[in-house]
Amino acid sequence: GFLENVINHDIFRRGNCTVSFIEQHPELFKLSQIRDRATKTLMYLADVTVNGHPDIKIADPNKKFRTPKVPNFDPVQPYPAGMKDKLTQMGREDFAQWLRQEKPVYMTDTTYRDAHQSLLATRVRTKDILAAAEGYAKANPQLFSMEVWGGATFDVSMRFLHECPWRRLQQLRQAMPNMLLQMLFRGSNAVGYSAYPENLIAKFIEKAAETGIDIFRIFDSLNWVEAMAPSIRFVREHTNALAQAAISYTGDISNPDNKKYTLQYYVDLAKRLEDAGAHMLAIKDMAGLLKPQAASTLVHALKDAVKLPIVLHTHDTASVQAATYLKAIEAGVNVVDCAIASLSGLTSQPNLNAMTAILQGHERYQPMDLHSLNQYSNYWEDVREFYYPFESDMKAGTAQIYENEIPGGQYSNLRQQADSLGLGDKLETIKQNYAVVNHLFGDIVKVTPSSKVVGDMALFMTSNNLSAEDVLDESRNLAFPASVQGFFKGDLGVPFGGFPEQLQKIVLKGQEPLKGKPNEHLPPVDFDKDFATFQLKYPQAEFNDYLSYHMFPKVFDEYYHHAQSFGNVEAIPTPAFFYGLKPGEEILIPLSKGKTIIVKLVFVMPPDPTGIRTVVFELNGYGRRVQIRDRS
Ligand code: BTN
Ligand code: 3PY
Ligand code: ZN
Repeated sequence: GFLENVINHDIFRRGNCTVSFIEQHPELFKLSQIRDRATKTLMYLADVTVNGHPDIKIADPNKKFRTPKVPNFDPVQPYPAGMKDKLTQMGREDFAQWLRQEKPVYMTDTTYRDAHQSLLATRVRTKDILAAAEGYAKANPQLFSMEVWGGATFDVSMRFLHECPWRRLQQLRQAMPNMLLQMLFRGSNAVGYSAYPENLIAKFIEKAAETGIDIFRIFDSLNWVEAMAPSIRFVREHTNALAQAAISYTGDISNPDNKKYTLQYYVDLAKRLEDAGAHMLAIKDMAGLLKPQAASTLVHALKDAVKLPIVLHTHDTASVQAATYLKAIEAGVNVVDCAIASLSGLTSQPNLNAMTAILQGHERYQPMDLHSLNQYSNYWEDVREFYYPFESDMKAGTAQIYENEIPGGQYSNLRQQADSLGLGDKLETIKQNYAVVNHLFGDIVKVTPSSKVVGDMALFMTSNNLSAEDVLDESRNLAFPASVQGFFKGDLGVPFGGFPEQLQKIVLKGQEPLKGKPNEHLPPVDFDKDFATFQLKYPQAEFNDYLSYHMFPKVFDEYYHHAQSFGNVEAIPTPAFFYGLKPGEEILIPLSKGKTIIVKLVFVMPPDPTGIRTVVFELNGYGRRVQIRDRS
């Protein structure tokens, strides 16, 4: 590549080239870098075309995609002032008070995080999000915030999409400078599934805010305030962002038989979170259990109990949660979480467009451009098709959710999990066992990661045909799943009301449970030393990558090596990324600003005797061959 660049360079060709020619023309290296990236991209496309994408189990060879149309926007038009500008202007304390007093109800848009986490197994790529982000920010400055990061998006983006989560956030920050960007943060578990040392939590929060987060929605999977308090404090002390503390809602406060998770339980939690320094309070109804009447009672009670603005988050798994929002709005809730129409409903959030429409004429209506929202919904409807292998086959809402209390994101993944364990025809039993396990565990809050523990146990019982009595029969000496052992050991903390003692004894088999907070026993990270060691192993990586590595060492390692072999794959259009190219198909790949390559697949040769196939492309009109092992 480099030599070719020299030979083809104008000056070189004119023959007036001196010994310092190469030194004076660093662009020669630049071109060879681009050429190198182009080659890696061809390797990726050749591999997916020959061997398929490892994440796609069943692809439909006849599937045709429409080209998603990004609604028109003016790239030179300045961004209209949005909530980000308001926060900067007022400062966070005044801003929170202003929001609490506001007459209109605001909306948080969850399309870029929870909606696709709950409908498409978190697989939506940065490219598809980013393409529509600038126009959306210009057309919808009335939105309260965009939920764009955290939850499962952090590890899934590296694990399955081979993307850098930090780069996604950085690019969204640039595309949406007027909007508040929000993330979901799992308290002591950060964006992971187990507790991390406190100084790592602090550093992560600091870097997330530096990269673009304005609102941290902080929760704990057992509603354990002590586990959330440090994160709230770190947001206050290390950033200018808002600490939005979330209460995870479970049970049903409108059922008088519910003696554990009562209205008083939630009111007490809210007060403790306010005392811990939260700027805002969220009701996180992860399973969509909050009924309309209950929402009215709860929102009224919380507004009386604390001075914070109140946000309501739900999942529409039962398909009636718009009614819950309406009741909450009438009770004075300040913000509700919705998703763009074509990525809303069922296990995702209620429909942003329809919610906007039904509020027109309501005294708390905040005017929105419904026509524009509908155009963006059309964009997402077409983009959604790219991800068809990740759809759950849920067709309608279910009222069974009130029995099994499975969170939306987990519910849509359960079928795939069951299939992968050979339990595909036992989905109903798994769901029933989920409720049995919850009862055995003493009726706990179920949200990542506690929901995963309950799910693992339900799968374990189902695959081994165990009843609740069997589980409680000590003489069976069962080999409980690792997550269940960790849970009873105290890895996630202590549930409200404590552990059921008998089962804890059986699971721990004589081991003593931990005392105190789950990360109390973890030694602090020595950043200087640890980062230096990390850089020796990953010379191209930066400090934020080190944070990714610390939370997901194996996932990061694979992500890093993928990038070494195939380059940055974010620029590849999604259909080609997942399904490769067909002979004659041509795509544009913007490798960097102003450097777009044109790739056409010409043909794929049959494998040679050693199993290698030659894949013939045209790259910017010139023939290029890539050799790839056929792993079939
Ligand atoms: C190759 O290696 O054959 C081509 C890769 C380089 C792409 C070139 S860089 C200059 C030109 N401008 C673009 O946007 N793409 C091509
Ligand atoms: C997550 O932690 O990813 C969640 O969405 C919990 O609801
Ligand atoms: Zn959610």
